[in-house]
Amino acid sequence: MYSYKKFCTKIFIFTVAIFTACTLPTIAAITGNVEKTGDSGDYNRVIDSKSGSPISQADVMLPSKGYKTKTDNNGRFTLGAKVDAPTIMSVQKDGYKPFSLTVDSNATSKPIVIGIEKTNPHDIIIDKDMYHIGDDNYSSNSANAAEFRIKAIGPFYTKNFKIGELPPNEDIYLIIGSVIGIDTKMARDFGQSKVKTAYATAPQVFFNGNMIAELNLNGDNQQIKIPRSIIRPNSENQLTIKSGKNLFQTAYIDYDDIELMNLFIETKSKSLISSEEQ
Ligand SMILES: [Ca+2]
Ligand SMILES: [Ca+2]
Repeated sequence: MYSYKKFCTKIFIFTVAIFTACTLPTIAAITGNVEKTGDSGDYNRVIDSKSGSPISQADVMLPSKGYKTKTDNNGRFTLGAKVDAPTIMSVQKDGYKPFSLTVDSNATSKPIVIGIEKTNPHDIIIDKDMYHIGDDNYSSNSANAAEFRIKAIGPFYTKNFKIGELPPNEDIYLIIGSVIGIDTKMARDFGQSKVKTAYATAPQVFFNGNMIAELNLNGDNQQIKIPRSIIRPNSENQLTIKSGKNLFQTAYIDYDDIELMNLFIETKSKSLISSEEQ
């Protein structure tokens, strides 16, 4: 279907996109800042990323652990569940973009300050729930397997949702808040997957039937540009995410079990990120 060269180019583009998202301050400011302070007397807090004021009554969750709490009047919260292997922590508050972050024992050993940002008029929240995509058949060594608690919905996720008028001078991005469990060769090479003897094809992201990305790495805040030509303004649109397949299992199809959370659409002014049209 795709030439090898094009395939590698795609991998490269998405890898760059992920790391750009992690390092550029402009992007971090859009979907929330996380900073850690070392003072042992500090508390975990949720604040407004613009004003810095505390946000009370925000939902803080570790969905894989079934843990849920709310911030107090000072935006403070405690994590009442032990975190070892990387797991997804989410913060939700009405009027704010859904925020999620993959945390581990190291990240939660110090107070965490999470900045969340108010939604913009053109933002579209597609889904704030966590989904396990795959077949519930996975190695204990696969990426984040220890954190899988919810049953698989099957080998793909799909949802229809309405898009209104598109702002003329902005680019449209699909944001995937967090993904864990991807066992591609790249995920193994980066140490995210500990499976030595196998790896899987990358999960694929489709918009209105067009493949717009392959997800090769686990991580937060993955941003995928959606070409305007495939978006249907003032109409129903469809997002589908298909799990990869284990390339080393030939006796039956073994879908790569992954978990993802927080799917939404953001628009950004065109000058922010240079991008390659496909
Ligand atoms: Ca599987
Ligand atoms: Ca997996």
